[in-house]
Amino acid sequence: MAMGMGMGSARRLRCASPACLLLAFLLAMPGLTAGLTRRYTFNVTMATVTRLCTTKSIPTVNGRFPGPRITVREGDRLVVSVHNNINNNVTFHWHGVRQLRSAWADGPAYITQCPMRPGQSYVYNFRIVGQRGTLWWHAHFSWLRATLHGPLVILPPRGVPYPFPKPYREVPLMLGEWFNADPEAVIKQALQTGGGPNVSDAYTFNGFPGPTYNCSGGGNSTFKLKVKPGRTYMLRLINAALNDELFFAVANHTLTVVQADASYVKPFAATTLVISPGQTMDVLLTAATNPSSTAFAIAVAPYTNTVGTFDNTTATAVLEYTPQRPAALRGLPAPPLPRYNDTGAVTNFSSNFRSLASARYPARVPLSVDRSFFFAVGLGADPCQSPVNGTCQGPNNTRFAASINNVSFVMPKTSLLQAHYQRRYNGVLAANFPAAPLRKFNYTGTPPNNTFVTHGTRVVPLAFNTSVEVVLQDTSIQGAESHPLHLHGYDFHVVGTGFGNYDAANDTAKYNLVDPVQRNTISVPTAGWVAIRFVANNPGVWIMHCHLDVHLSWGLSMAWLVNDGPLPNQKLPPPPSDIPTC
Ligand SMILES: *[C@@H]1O[C@H](CO)[C@@H](O)[C@H](O)[C@H]1NC(C)=O
Ligand SMILES: *[C@@H]1O[C@H](CO)[C@@H](O)[C@H](O)[C@H]1NC(C)=O
Ligand SMILES: *[C@@H]1O[C@H](CO)[C@@H](O)[C@H](O)[C@H]1NC(C)=O
Ligand SMILES: *[C@@H]1O[C@H](CO)[C@@H](O)[C@H](O)[C@H]1NC(C)=O
Ligand SMILES: *[C@@H]1O[C@H](CO)[C@@H](O)[C@H](O)[C@H]1NC(C)=O
Ligand SMILES: *[C@@H]1O[C@H](CO)[C@@H](O)[C@H](O)[C@H]1NC(C)=O
Ligand SMILES: *[C@@H]1O[C@H](CO)[C@@H](O)[C@H](O)[C@H]1NC(C)=O
Ligand SMILES: *[C@@H]1O[C@H](CO)[C@@H](O)[C@H](O)[C@H]1NC(C)=O
Ligand SMILES: *[C@@H]1O[C@H](CO)[C@@H](O)[C@H](O)[C@H]1NC(C)=O
Ligand SMILES: *[C@@H]1O[C@H](CO)[C@@H](O)[C@H](O)[C@H]1NC(C)=O
Ligand SMILES: *[C@@H]1O[C@H](CO)[C@@H](O)[C@H](O)[C@H]1NC(C)=O
Ligand SMILES: *[C@@H]1O[C@H](CO)[C@@H](O)[C@H](O)[C@H]1NC(C)=O
Ligand SMILES: [Cu+2]
Repeated sequence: MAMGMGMGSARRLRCASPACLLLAFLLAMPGLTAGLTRRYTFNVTMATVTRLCTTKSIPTVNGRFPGPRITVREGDRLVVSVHNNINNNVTFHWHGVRQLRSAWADGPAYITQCPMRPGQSYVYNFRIVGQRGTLWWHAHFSWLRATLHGPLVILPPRGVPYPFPKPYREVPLMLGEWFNADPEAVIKQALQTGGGPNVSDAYTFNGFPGPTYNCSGGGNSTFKLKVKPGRTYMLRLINAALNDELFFAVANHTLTVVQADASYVKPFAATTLVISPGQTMDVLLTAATNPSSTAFAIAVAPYTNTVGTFDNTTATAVLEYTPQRPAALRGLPAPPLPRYNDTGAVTNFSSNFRSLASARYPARVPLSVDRSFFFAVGLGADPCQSPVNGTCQGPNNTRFAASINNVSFVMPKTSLLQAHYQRRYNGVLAANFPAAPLRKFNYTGTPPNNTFVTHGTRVVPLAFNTSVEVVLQDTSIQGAESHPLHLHGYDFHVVGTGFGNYDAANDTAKYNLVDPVQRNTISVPTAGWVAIRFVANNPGVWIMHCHLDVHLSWGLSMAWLVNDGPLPNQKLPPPPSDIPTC
C-alpha cells in the first residue's frame, strides 16, 4: 500500500496518531516513494562564447555554458531526450547515479552504448533511488565534457528534512577549466605526439574565470555569490575540471561539509576544501552578521604532484555582501590556499569524512568480502611507434600511457553492454582482467626499468551480489600522483587508506567498518593506497576510471561485468529501442 501512494498523499498526511506517524515515516523512507517523472530536452548545439578575450564556438546543451541544471527529488524518474546537433559523436553520463537495472542509461561511450552520431537522438530514462544531494551530468566521449556539463540536484522526498538546518538558499557551484584552444584538438595533438597535453588557461566558477586573469572581462566574467548577513547558504560544489584536483576556500569564512557524492556525511568544519574531478560536496556557509568587509574572495587552485606541466593559476569568485564595482574585485585578498603539492593538507582534509550512519541513513558497509582485488594504478609508457617529426614527446622518446595492473584499457569498437546482453564476447572483450599485478615491484619506491604497459579490453566478471574489496595502490612510475578513481553504477565505502605500499597484514586491522564515507569517486593518495568495498548488486558493465581525462585517454580504466542474479528483478532489462548502434 505504501508503495502505491504517491508523494502527494504523503504530503497531505496530517498526523496525530503514532500509527499515522509511522506511516508518514515509512512513506519517507529512501526508495519507498513512487516519485514523479521529470522530463528534460538536451539539444546539443554549438554556441559562441567569449572568455579571456577568446571567442570560440563550443559544444553546449541548449546553447548554455555551463549546461542547464536538472532538479529532481529522490525517487523520481528522469527522462532526458538528447538530440545531437553537433559535428561530433557524443554521449551523456549521469555522474554518480546508481542506475539500478538501467545500465543502458549510464552513458560512457563504447561501454554502455555506442555514441550518438551527428544528427542522432537517444532518450536517457532512469530512476534516482536512495540518493540525495548533488550529482552532475557530463558528456562521456573524448574530452567533450570540458563544456558539456551541468548540475544534477537531488532534493530529498517532499516532506523529508535535511539532517541539518535548512539553508536559506542553495547555490550550485561548478568548478571547471577553460581552454582558449579547442580541448578536442588538445587531446588529439597529445595522442599524436605521445607527450602531455597542453594545459588549461583558467579555472572557472560556473564558467567564469574571474578577475585574477588578464582580459577576464571585469565584473561580467566574475561569479558572484550575493549573501545577506547572518543567513546560511549551501554551496553545491562540483569539480567539473578536466584534469585537476582543486583546493577551494572562501576568505575569512569557515565551511561545513554535510554531503559528498549524494550521501550525507557527519558534518565537519574546514577552511580549505579539496575536491577532485568527478566529486561533489555540499557545504554550508554562514554569512557574518557584522561582516568586516563588503566582499570576500572565493578561490580555487590546483593540487597536483605531476612531473608534467599543469595549469598553475588561481581563480577567484566573490562572496558579496554589498554590490561591488568590477574594479574593486581585483583588490580582494585571496584566502590562503595550500601550496600546489601540499599532500599533507589534502590528507588533513580527507581524513574528516565519515558517513552520517544514522538510523534513517545507515552505513551498509559489507563486513565480509567474497573477492579481493589489488589494483596498481598509475602511468606508464608505450614504445615510440609512428613518431611525429622523428620523435615521441613522452619520457625518453616514448609515448605516455596509463594502466591498472599494467593493463592499459583499449576502447572497444562496440558497446560492451550490448555485447554482454547478446553474450557475444569474442573479439570484443576478454573476461580476464588481472586481480593483482602480474609483475610485483615496490609500487611507491624506485620504479621498474621497464615501464611499458600492455593493452586490452579486459574486464572482471562478477557473480551477482558478490561482496568486493579493491585496494587501489598508486605507483611512482613517471612520478607518484593522486588519481581520482570513479566507479560507475555504484557507490562504494572507503574503508581504509594510507601512504606507501598497502600491507594487508597490518592495514586491514585499521579499517573503518563502522561509518566509512560512501562515494562514487575517491582519490588514490599520492604514493599511497585506498581500500573500497561494494556489493555487486546492479547488473551491467560498469567502467571504473581515473577522472583526470588525460589519464582516461591514456587508458587508466577497466570494467566490471556484473552478471544477472537469479530473480526477475535482478536481471538487466533489454536495451531501449532507440539505443544508438555502432
Ligand atoms: C536544436 O537546435 C538547433 C539549432 O538551434 C535547431 O535547428 C533544432 O531545431 C533544435 N532541435 C530540437 C530538437 O530542439
Ligand atoms: C599546444 O601548445 C603549443 C605550444 O604553445 C602550441 O604550439 C600548440 O599549437 C598547442 N596545441 C593546441 C592543440 O592548441
Ligand atoms: C557587462 O554587461 C553589461 C550588460 O550586459 C554591458 O552593458 C557591459 O558592457 C558589460 N561590461 C563588460 C566589461 O563586458
Ligand atoms: C581575513 O583573515 C585574515 C587572516 O587569514 C586577516 O588577516 C584579515 O584581517 C581578515 N580580513 C577581514 C576583512 O576580516
Ligand atoms: C605554481 O605557482 C606558485 C605560486 O604562484 C609558485 O610558487 C610555484 O613555484 C608554481 N609552481 C610551478 C610548478 O609552476
Ligand atoms: C613542492 O614543490 C616545491 C617547489 O615548488 C618543492 O620545493 C617541494 O619539495 C615540493 N614538495 C613535495 C612534497 O614534493
Ligand atoms: C613538426 O615539424 C614541422 C616542421 O618543422 C612543424 O611545423 C610541426 O609543428 C612539427 N610538429 C610537432 C608536433 O612538433
Ligand atoms: C631514460 O633513459 C635513461 C637511460 O636509459 C635512464 O637513465 C632514465 O632513467 C630514463 N628516464 C625515464 C623517465 O624513464
Ligand atoms: C620501497 O621504497 C620506499 C621508498 O624508496 C622505501 O622506503 C621502502 O623501504 C621500499 N620498500 C621495500 C620493501 O623495499
Ligand atoms: C635497471 O637498470 C639499472 C641501470 O641500467 C641496472 O643497474 C639494474 O640492474 C636494472 N634493474 C633490473 C631489475 O633489471
Ligand atoms: C607491520 O608493521 C610493523 C611496524 O611498522 C612491522 O614491523 C611489521 O613487519 C609489519 N607486519 C607485516 C606483516 O608486514
Ligand atoms: C562515431 O561513432 C561511430 C559509431 O560508433 C563510429 O563509427 C565513428 O568512428 C565515430 N567517430 C569518431 C570521430 O569517433
Ligand atoms: Cu589519474
